[in-house]
Amino acid sequence: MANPLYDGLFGVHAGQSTPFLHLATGAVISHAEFLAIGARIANVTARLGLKPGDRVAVQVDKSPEALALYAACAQAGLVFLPLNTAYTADELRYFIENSGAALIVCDAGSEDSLRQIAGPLGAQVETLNADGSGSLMAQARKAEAEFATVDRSGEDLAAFLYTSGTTGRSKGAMLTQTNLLSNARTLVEEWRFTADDVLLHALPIFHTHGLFVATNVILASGGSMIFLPKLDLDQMIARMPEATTMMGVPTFYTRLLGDDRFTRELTSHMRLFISGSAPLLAETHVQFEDRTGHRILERYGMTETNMNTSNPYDGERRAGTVGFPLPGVALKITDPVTGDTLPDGEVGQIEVRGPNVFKGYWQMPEKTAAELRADGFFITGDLGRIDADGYVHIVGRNKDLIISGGYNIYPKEIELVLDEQPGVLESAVIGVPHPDFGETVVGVIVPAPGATPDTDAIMQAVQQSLARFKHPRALISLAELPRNTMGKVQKNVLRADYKDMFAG
Ligand code: MLC
Ligand code: AMP
Repeated sequence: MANPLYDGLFGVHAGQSTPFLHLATGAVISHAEFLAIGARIANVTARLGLKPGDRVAVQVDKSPEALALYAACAQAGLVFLPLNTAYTADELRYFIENSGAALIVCDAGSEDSLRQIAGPLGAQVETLNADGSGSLMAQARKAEAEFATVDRSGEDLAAFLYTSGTTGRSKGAMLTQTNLLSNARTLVEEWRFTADDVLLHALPIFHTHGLFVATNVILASGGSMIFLPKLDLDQMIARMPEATTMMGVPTFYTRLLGDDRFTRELTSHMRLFISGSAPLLAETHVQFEDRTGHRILERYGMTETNMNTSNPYDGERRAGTVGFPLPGVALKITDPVTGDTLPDGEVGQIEVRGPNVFKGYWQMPEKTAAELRADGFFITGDLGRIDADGYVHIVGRNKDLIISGGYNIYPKEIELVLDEQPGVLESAVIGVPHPDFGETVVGVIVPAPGATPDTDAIMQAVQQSLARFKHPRALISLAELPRNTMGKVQKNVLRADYKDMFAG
């Protein structure tokens, strides 16, 4: 027995004094030092009584220790469950209850509210702050720097990532060791990563992009990362000369292009820029090439599947497309009603199958069955077509979803909050184009007869319940919602009416 994920990504670097993390402070953490931090934390989890398969819910700022907690979970056979730092206590309660997490690791600032949630559920709470302080590392520093890696199989769970749904309830996507490891290895090959690579890492580490794409690829290749807390243009531009590659959501690229210091000279030594998580406008692709001479490599993935397609490293990186299915990934376009495969060129729903595709939604067999076919194909909810040269184009979504700055937002979740507010009869939440975030959230409410809803009070209620990035950036009151003859709300009409609201 062995532990494929730990052995393949982490253990393989045992004893290596080569750099792994270059921090904003200028300090450098080697691979061996990083593994030692992970092993110390793994010893703490064992002392807390955690057993293989237990879930560890983590809502902490980005730091080397936060990343080492991921390594510790892999080594101890625990299921790593990272959570967006923007989530409110209301949102966290659901994730913690639903996952049955045995341990919650949070910032000291949210310890009290999380203890209130964790107490009745019997979960333990430890703290980890952005500077590495807190109860977790206080114990870890006293623990052994070695830990006997727990045996796991490739089919065992490595991580849960919660993704919202069109019904408003989030689903825990269960990712196995094989899902993560196979995808990391494929991407290393496809994107030609080696131990000489230095990745400029300014993404959050609680989602697929920053954690499983960026970090796992660097771990699998033996390279290193310039590990910045967040997108900060001054720091990114200052550190770019040390980097060979960068990954970002489209907002990273539009913000860099908005800065005059981002020049051809600054990037001339760079090997590769990769974009994903949201559509990169063809216009941004062209502007980027004009400014730097580099063609951004766009790829397409999801929480449930890791990466599915990529534009080629060698060969034409075609703007407005997400390239070809990755090796080992089967991709087909199907009729949303019959499920039959459509001929190339026709628009339909994108389905994918491969070692990257998750095991299902935690304790939601009906939802799993509705999206993951018995033959292994996962219905992504994205609409696309394959062109004559085999490039995949994403043309829309078959799911009611807004993507703002790379974060997924399900309108239903916001509508449920708006509908509950005094004086509101009903609501519809839409995404409209936004120059910085790609799309942003607009709420439309219909007052109950004779009522005049208090919009300030409504926004306060929204703030209480939902993470900041989900808040409507505008709230519009209409006498009624546009509906079709079947009585269904026509969000396309609303989107067309308000499409220029934030035009840059
Ligand atoms: C921050 N804010 C957002 C937001 N991010 N609002 C909407 N959408 C977002 N994405 C809020 C802040 O709280 C703040 O509110 C205001 O907007 C402006 O903040 P900012 O300082 O400009 O935000 P910033 O820290 O710069 O963050 C923007 C960002 C960040 C785009 C850099 O959101 C980011 O790093 N996004 C990456 C998301 C990601 O990793 N997605 C991958 C998912 S995995 P206020 O009130 O203070 O004004 C996936 C699979 C795949 O999708 O294929 O990869
Ligand atoms: P998430 O559930 O957060 O993992 O988001 C996955 C969704 O992001 C996909 O289903 C797509 O709708 C979208 N997405 C990811 N990459 C791209 C891309 N390159 N172009 C367009 N949409 C993308």
